Amino acid sequence: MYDKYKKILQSRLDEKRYNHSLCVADEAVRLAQKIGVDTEKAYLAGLLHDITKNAPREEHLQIFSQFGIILNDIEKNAHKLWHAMSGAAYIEHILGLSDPEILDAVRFHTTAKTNMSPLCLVLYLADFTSSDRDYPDVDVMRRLVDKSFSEALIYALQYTIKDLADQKKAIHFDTLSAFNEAVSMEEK
Ligand code: DGI
Ligand code: FE
Ligand code: FE
Repeated sequence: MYDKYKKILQSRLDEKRYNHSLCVADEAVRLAQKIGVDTEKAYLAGLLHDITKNAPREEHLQIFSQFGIILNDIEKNAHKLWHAMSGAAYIEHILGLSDPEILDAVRFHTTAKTNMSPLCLVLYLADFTSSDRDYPDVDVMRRLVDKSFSEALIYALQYTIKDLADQKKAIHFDTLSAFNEAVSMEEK
């Protein structure tokens, strides 16, 4: 399935990143089934989410300028955030995919945000728990995601925020807002 997209991904990504994309697609389907999200959309979002991850700086900048994407100061300095923005634009304007839910899920797969759609949440979590992932705490994340998406979301955001703070890296407003929303829901 999706051979056309897989060929494009293979030409754009290194082997490890291509394999990661396949693993996230599978994990996104597994998570989608748990909460009744469209599994086709979940697979496609997972498959394509890192499509510009290996793009050179010039290509990201070219995409931003061509499609009118303006970066704020945090985004300008955090190159790791670029592929979520350029990826969503690439999928929309170059691949011609118009599904707003898929575009939105890819756009926010790195930072998360408030009011995430179920598909957006599925992709965000699948990126943490896919079978290729190997980071300290991946076992905790995998256990949590099978227990409760809201607990897994809090844990993932906690992990990311702590990690960024330890490295003295700026934390994006979307990441912070997602965390604040997630913990305030838990208080209720
Ligand atoms: O593309 P992946 O490696 O599969 O995963 P990803 O898209 O979640 O990217 C993870 C990277 O993004 C990781 O190095 C941390 C960085 N990141 C995530 N949220 C923020 C961030 N970097 C900054 N500066 N600020 C954030 O809020
Ligand atoms: Fe990514
Ligand atoms: Fe990823």
